[in-house]
Amino acid sequence: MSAERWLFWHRRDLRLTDNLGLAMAVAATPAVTGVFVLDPAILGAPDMAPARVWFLFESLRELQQRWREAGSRLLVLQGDPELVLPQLAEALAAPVVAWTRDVEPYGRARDRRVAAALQAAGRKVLVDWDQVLVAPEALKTGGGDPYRVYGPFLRNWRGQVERKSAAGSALSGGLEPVVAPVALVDFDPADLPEPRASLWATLPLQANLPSLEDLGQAFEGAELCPCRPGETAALAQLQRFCDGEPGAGRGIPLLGYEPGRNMPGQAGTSGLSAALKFGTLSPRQAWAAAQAARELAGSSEALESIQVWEQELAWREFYQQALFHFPELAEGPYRPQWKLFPWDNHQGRYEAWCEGLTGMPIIDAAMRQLNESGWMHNRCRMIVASYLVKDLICDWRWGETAFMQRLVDGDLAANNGGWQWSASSGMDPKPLRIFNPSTQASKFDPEGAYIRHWLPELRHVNTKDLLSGEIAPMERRGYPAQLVSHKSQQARFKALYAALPKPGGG
Ligand code: FAD
Ligand code: FO1
Repeated sequence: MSAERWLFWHRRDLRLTDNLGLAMAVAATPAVTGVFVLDPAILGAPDMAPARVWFLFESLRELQQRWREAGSRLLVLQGDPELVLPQLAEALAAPVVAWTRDVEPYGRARDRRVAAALQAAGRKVLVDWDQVLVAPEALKTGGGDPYRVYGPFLRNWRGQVERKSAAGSALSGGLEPVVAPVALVDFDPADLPEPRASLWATLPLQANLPSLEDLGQAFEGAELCPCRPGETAALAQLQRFCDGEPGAGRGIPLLGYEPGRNMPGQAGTSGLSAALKFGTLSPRQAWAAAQAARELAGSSEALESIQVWEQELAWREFYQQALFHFPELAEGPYRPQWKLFPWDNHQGRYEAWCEGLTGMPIIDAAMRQLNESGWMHNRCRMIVASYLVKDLICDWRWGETAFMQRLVDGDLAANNGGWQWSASSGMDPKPLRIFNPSTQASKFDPEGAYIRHWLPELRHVNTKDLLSGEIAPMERRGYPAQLVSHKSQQARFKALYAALPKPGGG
């Protein structure tokens, strides 16, 4: 008798190696079929970015190949998962559909509907966490509340990660990555008995992925984007970051992460954000590579660098658990008084910000990096976010959407967290955070290398003027004058903020 066939539903875990949900399915049966559902509700959303669709489709192409090599197949179907998955499970007579959980409100509601539809048809679902090292429900304060502040979250998270590190394989609750399956069993559609064969024929199968042009999502920045799609590229990128490039004669980027991570003109960060967002890399693989690099660290500075990178992985999980516990974060400011803020919302200034035409070089360089490559350095994300909100006095939600429409790693939890942090509307206890763009540029791009790279029209301008943005009209050669003065806008912003009603009245 042939083994019973299970389905594994991929969403943002586009890999075979160290895929916990898949490994759990394979532990039960070698006859596993993979499925990804192209969901029009997600792909057609107004904040979809061509860069993300590109990354997703390229990763799916490789994943299909990996499934074939492992002996089975990945089906790519199109439609509402609530309808498509029960139909597929019926056609393959699969008693169980497995997947891993997500924190996003849309995904959670979708998963509840899919699970109910499958269960109504007598099938079982197998779900667990996989996109974080520590499950959001396991992260609570001593009083049993979710964390609102990063510091205490980090202490709890690190303690749990260290305990899990000692617990062996991910399959038994530890952090050791699981190997990819190798001997899966496929099926032949021609062997499906009636009525399953007829059901199969009705499935909205996607033999070839539609072209990005057909989807209206052509992405021209693929060559410039530092995030490379697919599981193989993610692992290679992780290795280069944590192990160095063999023969390249350069150091190991991770060991110089502090202070390299703050310099946008250097490749000092991993560029793994899209891989972690789409799960072409697991956080366990990232964690394991960081632990292995400890052996290579010959100084306390290098060890400190590794720790700082681990803390960035913790920020990722902080924002994921925040969105899980406070889904209302996705709807607007966490601090209610910000709902009353009298934003200028000047359309022309907002558009100039989007296009990289504000006349402030560090801002424009960063926005051009985003527009041309689908990615922006973290330091610059903070600078441009502060500028949009505190200098242009524009609602941070406009910036949140503009980022989602462009970022290859656009992730609701991290992006919303980053914007609420920058706007001072979030859970972070610091009330007002205002960056002076010129001071930031002087500190983090002191030679102006990053600015000159993304704003070639300003290459001739001397570094001092490039950093301050005080460029003489003769020198501008078509580059715009500054839209606003940081000094006066900062004063205006502070006055508007001071006039807001304070929490608890007064
Ligand atoms: P590294 O420095 O190598 O860090 C390793 C990983 O840690 C990253 O790949 C990422 O998964 C995680 N990480 C690092 N910093 C943060 C952070 N502050 N918050 C959450 N996770 C972090 N990150 C996204 O992944 N998607 C987003 O949509 C996103 N939007 C942002 C918006 C704003 C306004 C700000 C200030 C930050 C945003 N970030 C976002 C966080 C951060 O900028 C990126 O994760 C980082 O630049 C990715 O580059 P890297 O992979 O080289 O990071
Ligand atoms: N998940 C899907 O299941 N189907 C999709 O078509 C899909 C497209 C997609 C595009 C961009 C992006 O950033 C993510 C995408 N995802 C898709 C993953 C998505 O984040 C998860 O499904 C979430 O659970 C949705 O809340």
